[in-house]
Amino acid sequence: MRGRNPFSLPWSMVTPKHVYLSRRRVLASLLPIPAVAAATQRLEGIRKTGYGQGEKLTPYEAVTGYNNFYEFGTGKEDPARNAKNLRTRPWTVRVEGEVLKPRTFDIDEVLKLAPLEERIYRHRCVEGWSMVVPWIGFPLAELLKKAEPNSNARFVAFESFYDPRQMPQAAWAGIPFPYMEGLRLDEAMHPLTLLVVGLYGEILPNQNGAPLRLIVPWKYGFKGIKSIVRIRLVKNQPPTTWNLANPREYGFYSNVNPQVDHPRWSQAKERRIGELFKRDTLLFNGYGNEVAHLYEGMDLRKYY
Ligand SMILES: Nc1nc2c(c(=O)[nH]1)N[C@H]1C(S)=C(S)[C@@H](COP(=O)(O)O)O[C@H]1N2
Ligand SMILES: [Mo]
Repeated sequence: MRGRNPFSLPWSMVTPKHVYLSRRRVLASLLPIPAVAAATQRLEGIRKTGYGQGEKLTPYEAVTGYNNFYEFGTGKEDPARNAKNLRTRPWTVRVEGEVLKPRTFDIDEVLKLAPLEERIYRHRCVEGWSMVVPWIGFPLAELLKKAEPNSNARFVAFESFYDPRQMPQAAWAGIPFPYMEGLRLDEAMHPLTLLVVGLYGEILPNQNGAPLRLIVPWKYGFKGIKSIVRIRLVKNQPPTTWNLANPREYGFYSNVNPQVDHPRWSQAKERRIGELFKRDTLLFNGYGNEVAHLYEGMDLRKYY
Protein backbone atom coordinates (compact mmCIF):
# COMPACT_ATOMS: atom_id res chain seq x y z
CA MET A 1 0.00 0.00 0.00
CA ARG A 2 3.02 2.27 -0.22
CA GLY A 3 2.09 5.59 -1.75
CA ARG A 4 -1.56 5.20 -0.96
CA ASN A 5 -1.55 6.73 2.47
CA PRO A 6 -4.31 9.31 2.33
CA PHE A 7 -2.92 11.02 5.41
CA SER A 8 0.41 11.98 3.94
CA LEU A 9 -0.54 15.63 3.52
CA PRO A 10 1.16 18.13 5.83
CA TRP A 11 -0.58 17.30 9.06
CA SER A 12 -1.39 20.89 9.95
CA MET A 13 -3.37 21.34 6.75
CA VAL A 14 -5.61 18.36 7.03
CA THR A 15 -8.25 17.11 9.35
CA PRO A 16 -10.40 14.10 8.72
CA LYS A 17 -13.56 15.08 7.06
CA HIS A 18 -16.68 14.58 9.14
CA VAL A 19 -19.19 17.26 9.44
CA TYR A 20 -20.17 18.30 5.99
CA LEU A 21 -20.39 14.88 4.40
CA SER A 22 -23.64 13.97 2.81
CA ARG A 23 -25.52 11.32 4.76
CA ARG A 24 -24.67 8.77 2.10
CA ARG A 25 -20.99 9.43 2.40
CA VAL A 26 -21.09 9.45 6.19
CA LEU A 27 -22.50 5.96 5.98
CA ALA A 28 -19.82 4.95 3.50
CA SER A 29 -17.08 6.23 5.79
CA LEU A 30 -18.36 4.04 8.60
CA LEU A 31 -18.08 0.92 6.52
CA PRO A 32 -14.90 -1.16 6.66
CA ILE A 33 -13.72 -0.14 3.19
CA PRO A 34 -10.13 0.69 2.24
CA ALA A 35 -9.03 4.14 3.38
CA VAL A 36 -8.28 5.05 -0.23
CA ALA A 37 -11.91 4.96 -1.23
CA ALA A 38 -12.84 7.36 1.57
CA ALA A 39 -9.81 9.56 1.18
CA THR A 40 -11.61 12.89 1.09
CA GLN A 41 -9.91 15.32 3.41
CA ARG A 42 -10.58 18.88 4.44
CA LEU A 43 -7.96 21.48 3.65
CA GLU A 44 -7.51 23.93 6.51
CA GLY A 45 -6.56 27.59 6.62
CA ILE A 46 -7.90 28.46 3.18
CA ARG A 47 -8.11 32.17 2.49
CA LYS A 48 -11.46 33.20 0.99
CA THR A 49 -11.22 35.60 -1.94
CA GLY A 50 -13.65 37.88 -3.72
CA TYR A 51 -13.71 35.89 -6.94
CA GLY A 52 -17.10 34.69 -8.09
CA GLN A 53 -19.18 36.51 -5.52
CA GLY A 54 -22.85 36.25 -6.44
CA GLU A 55 -22.35 33.15 -8.59
CA LYS A 56 -24.42 30.13 -7.69
CA LEU A 57 -22.11 27.18 -7.05
CA THR A 58 -22.59 24.03 -9.11
CA PRO A 59 -23.41 21.21 -6.67
CA TYR A 60 -20.51 19.09 -5.41
CA GLU A 61 -22.10 15.98 -6.88
CA ALA A 62 -22.01 17.46 -10.39
CA VAL A 63 -18.51 18.92 -10.05
CA THR A 64 -17.17 15.53 -8.98
CA GLY A 65 -19.51 13.28 -10.95
CA TYR A 66 -19.62 14.84 -14.43
CA ASN A 67 -16.04 15.04 -15.66
CA ASN A 68 -13.73 14.93 -18.63
CA PHE A 69 -10.58 12.92 -17.88
CA TYR A 70 -10.00 10.74 -20.94
CA GLU A 71 -7.27 8.69 -19.28
CA PHE A 72 -10.13 7.15 -17.28
CA GLY A 73 -12.66 6.85 -20.08
CA THR A 74 -14.61 9.20 -22.32
CA GLY A 75 -18.01 8.97 -20.59
CA LYS A 76 -18.86 11.79 -18.19
CA GLU A 77 -19.33 9.35 -15.31
CA ASP A 78 -16.26 7.23 -16.11
CA PRO A 79 -13.64 9.32 -14.27
CA ALA A 80 -15.48 9.24 -10.93
CA ARG A 81 -15.69 5.46 -11.21
CA ASN A 82 -12.31 4.65 -12.75
CA ALA A 83 -9.97 7.18 -11.10
CA LYS A 84 -10.74 6.00 -7.55
CA ASN A 85 -7.49 4.11 -7.16
CA LEU A 86 -5.18 6.54 -8.91
CA ARG A 87 -2.07 6.66 -6.71
CA THR A 88 -1.41 10.31 -5.86
CA ARG A 89 1.36 9.67 -3.28
CA PRO A 90 4.26 9.69 -3.66
CA TRP A 91 4.00 12.36 -6.39
CA THR A 92 6.52 14.79 -7.77
CA VAL A 93 6.31 17.69 -10.18
CA ARG A 94 9.35 18.52 -12.28
CA VAL A 95 9.87 22.17 -13.29
CA GLU A 96 12.56 22.43 -15.95
CA GLY A 97 13.65 23.81 -19.29
CA GLU A 98 14.50 27.49 -19.72
CA VAL A 99 14.95 28.16 -16.01
CA LEU A 100 17.90 29.03 -13.79
CA LYS A 101 16.85 26.58 -11.11
CA PRO A 102 15.28 23.36 -12.45
CA ARG A 103 13.63 21.57 -9.56
CA THR A 104 11.61 18.54 -8.64
CA PHE A 105 8.95 19.40 -6.09
CA ASP A 106 7.30 16.86 -3.87
CA ILE A 107 3.54 17.37 -3.90
CA ASP A 108 3.57 18.05 -0.16
CA GLU A 109 6.10 20.85 -0.75
CA VAL A 110 3.84 22.26 -3.45
CA LEU A 111 0.96 22.38 -0.98
CA LYS A 112 3.05 24.60 1.31
CA LEU A 113 4.59 26.77 -1.38
CA ALA A 114 2.07 29.60 -1.15
CA PRO A 115 -1.04 30.42 0.88
CA LEU A 116 -3.98 28.40 -0.37
CA GLU A 117 -6.93 30.43 -1.60
CA GLU A 118 -10.49 29.58 -2.47
CA ARG A 119 -11.48 31.03 -5.81
CA ILE A 120 -14.91 30.65 -7.29
CA TYR A 121 -14.45 30.53 -11.07
CA ARG A 122 -16.73 29.92 -14.02
CA HIS A 123 -15.59 26.74 -15.84
CA ARG A 124 -16.62 26.48 -19.52
CA CYS A 125 -16.06 23.30 -21.51
CA VAL A 126 -15.64 23.58 -25.28
CA GLU A 127 -18.52 21.07 -25.54
CA GLY A 128 -21.00 23.75 -24.45
CA TRP A 129 -21.60 23.13 -20.75
CA SER A 130 -20.38 25.20 -17.84
CA MET A 131 -20.12 25.06 -14.07
CA VAL A 132 -19.18 27.34 -11.18
CA VAL A 133 -16.55 25.72 -8.98
CA PRO A 134 -14.94 26.78 -5.67
CA TRP A 135 -11.36 25.76 -6.49
CA ILE A 136 -8.54 25.80 -3.94
CA GLY A 137 -5.03 26.61 -5.01
CA PHE A 138 -2.59 29.42 -5.65
CA PRO A 139 -1.34 31.31 -8.71
CA LEU A 140 0.85 29.19 -11.00
CA ALA A 141 3.22 32.19 -11.04
CA GLU A 142 4.25 31.35 -7.46
CA LEU A 143 5.59 27.97 -8.55
CA LEU A 144 7.20 29.22 -11.78
CA LYS A 145 9.03 31.99 -9.90
CA LYS A 146 10.73 29.40 -7.69
CA ALA A 147 12.41 27.95 -10.77
CA GLU A 148 13.44 31.41 -12.08
CA PRO A 149 12.52 31.39 -15.79
CA ASN A 150 15.39 32.70 -17.93
CA SER A 151 15.10 35.19 -20.81
CA ASN A 152 14.55 32.41 -23.39
CA ALA A 153 11.33 31.27 -21.70
CA ARG A 154 8.32 32.37 -23.78
CA PHE A 155 5.91 29.46 -23.33
CA VAL A 156 5.10 26.88 -20.66
CA ALA A 157 4.44 23.22 -21.53
CA PHE A 158 2.56 20.97 -19.13
CA GLU A 159 2.37 17.18 -19.04
CA SER A 160 -0.03 14.87 -17.20
CA PHE A 161 0.79 11.65 -15.44
CA TYR A 162 0.23 8.62 -17.66
CA ASP A 163 0.36 5.00 -16.57
CA PRO A 164 -1.54 2.59 -18.83
CA ARG A 165 -1.75 0.08 -15.97
CA GLN A 166 -3.63 2.54 -13.78
CA MET A 167 -5.48 3.95 -16.79
CA PRO A 168 -6.52 1.00 -18.97
CA GLN A 169 -9.48 2.97 -20.39
CA ALA A 170 -7.02 5.40 -22.03
CA ALA A 171 -6.42 2.91 -24.83
CA TRP A 172 -9.91 3.66 -26.24
CA ALA A 173 -9.90 7.44 -25.75
CA GLY A 174 -8.76 8.27 -29.27
CA ILE A 175 -6.27 10.95 -28.23
CA PRO A 176 -2.53 10.62 -27.58
CA PHE A 177 -1.16 10.40 -24.02
CA PRO A 178 0.42 11.71 -21.92
CA TYR A 179 -2.01 14.64 -22.11
CA MET A 180 -0.13 17.86 -22.90
CA GLU A 181 -1.10 21.49 -22.64
CA GLY A 182 0.60 24.84 -23.04
CA LEU A 183 0.33 28.55 -22.32
CA ARG A 184 2.23 31.63 -23.35
CA LEU A 185 4.46 32.73 -20.46
CA ASP A 186 2.43 35.90 -19.82
CA GLU A 187 -0.78 33.80 -19.66
CA ALA A 188 0.91 31.38 -17.28
CA MET A 189 2.10 34.22 -15.04
CA HIS A 190 -1.31 35.93 -15.01
CA PRO A 191 -2.73 36.16 -11.48
CA LEU A 192 -5.99 34.42 -12.53
CA THR A 193 -4.10 31.30 -13.67
CA LEU A 194 -4.42 28.83 -10.84
CA LEU A 195 -2.60 25.69 -9.76
CA VAL A 196 -5.41 23.77 -8.13
CA VAL A 197 -5.02 21.31 -5.26
CA GLY A 198 -8.59 21.18 -3.98
CA LEU A 199 -12.23 22.08 -4.38
CA TYR A 200 -15.19 22.61 -2.08
CA GLY A 201 -12.83 22.78 0.91
CA GLU A 202 -11.23 19.38 0.40
CA ILE A 203 -8.23 17.96 -1.43
CA LEU A 204 -8.84 17.48 -5.14
CA PRO A 205 -10.84 14.33 -5.90
CA ASN A 206 -8.96 12.06 -8.30
CA GLN A 207 -11.52 12.55 -11.08
CA ASN A 208 -10.90 16.31 -10.96
CA GLY A 209 -7.16 15.90 -11.55
CA ALA A 210 -5.52 15.01 -8.24
CA PRO A 211 -3.18 15.89 -6.83
CA LEU A 212 -2.46 18.98 -8.94
CA ARG A 213 -4.16 20.51 -11.98
CA LEU A 214 -4.31 23.77 -13.86
CA ILE A 215 -7.28 26.12 -14.17
CA VAL A 216 -7.25 28.99 -16.67
CA PRO A 217 -10.72 30.44 -16.23
CA TRP A 218 -10.87 32.54 -19.43
CA LYS A 219 -10.04 29.50 -21.62
CA TYR A 220 -12.00 26.37 -22.52
CA GLY A 221 -11.80 23.63 -19.91
CA PHE A 222 -9.41 21.42 -21.85
CA LYS A 223 -6.59 23.88 -21.17
CA GLY A 224 -6.98 22.89 -17.50
CA ILE A 225 -4.65 19.91 -17.60
CA LYS A 226 -5.06 17.37 -14.79
CA SER A 227 -2.66 15.34 -12.63
CA ILE A 228 0.41 17.33 -13.67
CA VAL A 229 3.88 15.76 -13.39
CA ARG A 230 6.00 18.04 -15.58
CA ILE A 231 6.15 21.76 -16.31
CA ARG A 232 8.67 22.86 -18.91
CA LEU A 233 9.57 26.44 -19.76
CA VAL A 234 10.33 26.61 -23.49
CA LYS A 235 11.23 29.01 -26.32
CA ASN A 236 8.64 27.92 -28.85
CA GLN A 237 4.91 27.26 -28.74
CA PRO A 238 4.60 23.69 -27.47
CA PRO A 239 2.39 20.95 -28.95
CA THR A 240 -0.92 20.39 -27.14
CA THR A 241 -3.02 17.23 -27.08
CA TRP A 242 -6.28 18.50 -28.57
CA ASN A 243 -4.49 20.59 -31.16
CA LEU A 244 -2.53 17.48 -32.23
CA ALA A 245 -5.70 15.39 -32.28
CA ASN A 246 -7.68 17.90 -34.34
CA PRO A 247 -5.94 21.19 -35.20
CA ARG A 248 -8.91 22.60 -37.13
CA GLU A 249 -11.21 22.26 -34.12
CA TYR A 250 -8.87 23.07 -31.23
CA GLY A 251 -6.35 25.89 -31.35
CA PHE A 252 -3.49 26.68 -29.02
CA TYR A 253 -5.14 29.72 -27.45
CA SER A 254 -8.68 28.39 -26.93
CA ASN A 255 -9.94 31.51 -25.24
CA VAL A 256 -13.65 31.32 -24.54
CA ASN A 257 -15.19 33.30 -27.41
CA PRO A 258 -18.89 33.29 -28.29
CA GLN A 259 -18.08 34.84 -31.69
CA VAL A 260 -15.76 32.07 -32.86
CA ASP A 261 -17.75 28.88 -33.35
CA HIS A 262 -16.34 25.40 -33.10
CA PRO A 263 -16.42 23.97 -36.66
CA ARG A 264 -19.20 21.57 -35.62
CA TRP A 265 -21.28 23.74 -33.25
CA SER A 266 -21.95 27.28 -32.09
CA GLN A 267 -20.17 28.62 -29.01
CA ALA A 268 -22.61 31.50 -28.55
CA LYS A 269 -24.49 29.87 -25.67
CA GLU A 270 -23.80 27.40 -22.90
CA ARG A 271 -25.73 25.12 -20.59
CA ARG A 272 -24.86 25.80 -16.97
CA ILE A 273 -25.08 22.39 -15.33
CA GLY A 274 -28.24 22.30 -13.24
CA GLU A 275 -30.04 25.06 -15.17
CA LEU A 276 -32.88 24.65 -17.61
CA PHE A 277 -32.26 27.48 -20.06
CA LYS A 278 -29.06 28.19 -21.92
CA ARG A 279 -27.16 31.36 -21.12
CA ASP A 280 -25.07 33.56 -23.35
CA THR A 281 -21.40 32.71 -23.34
CA LEU A 282 -19.22 35.69 -22.44
CA LEU A 283 -16.05 36.74 -24.25
CA PHE A 284 -13.07 35.45 -22.24
CA ASN A 285 -15.69 33.68 -20.10
CA GLY A 286 -16.41 37.07 -18.50
CA TYR A 287 -12.80 37.71 -17.44
CA GLY A 288 -12.12 40.25 -20.22
CA ASN A 289 -11.35 43.16 -17.90
CA GLU A 290 -8.48 41.16 -16.48
CA VAL A 291 -7.14 39.41 -19.59
CA ALA A 292 -8.14 41.20 -22.82
CA HIS A 293 -4.88 43.17 -22.80
CA LEU A 294 -2.94 39.93 -23.28
CA TYR A 295 -4.39 39.66 -26.80
CA GLU A 296 -4.27 43.27 -27.94
CA GLY A 297 -3.68 43.45 -31.66
CA MET A 298 -4.20 39.70 -32.17
CA ASP A 299 -6.85 38.39 -34.54
CA LEU A 300 -8.81 36.03 -32.26
CA ARG A 301 -10.26 34.21 -35.30
CA LYS A 302 -6.79 33.33 -36.48
CA TYR A 303 -5.44 32.63 -32.99
CA TYR A 304 -8.42 30.54 -31.83
N1 LIG B 1 -5.06 14.95 -18.23
C1 LIG B 1 -6.24 15.43 -18.64
N2 LIG B 1 -6.61 16.68 -18.31
C2 LIG B 1 -7.82 17.17 -18.71
C3 LIG B 1 -8.69 16.39 -19.52
C4 LIG B 1 -8.28 15.06 -19.84
O1 LIG B 1 -8.98 14.30 -20.53
N3 LIG B 1 -7.06 14.61 -19.38
N4 LIG B 1 -9.90 16.92 -19.94
C5 LIG B 1 -10.00 18.40 -20.01
C6 LIG B 1 -11.35 18.89 -20.27
S1 LIG B 1 -11.97 18.69 -21.83
C7 LIG B 1 -12.07 19.57 -19.32
S2 LIG B 1 -13.57 20.29 -19.71
C8 LIG B 1 -11.59 19.67 -17.92
C9 LIG B 1 -12.64 19.08 -17.00
O2 LIG B 1 -12.33 19.31 -15.67
P1 LIG B 1 -13.35 18.82 -14.52
O3 LIG B 1 -13.64 17.38 -14.79
O4 LIG B 1 -12.65 19.05 -13.23
O5 LIG B 1 -14.59 19.66 -14.67
O6 LIG B 1 -10.38 18.95 -17.71
C10 LIG B 1 -9.43 19.06 -18.75
N5 LIG B 1 -8.18 18.44 -18.34
MO1 LIG C 1 -13.74 20.24 -22.04
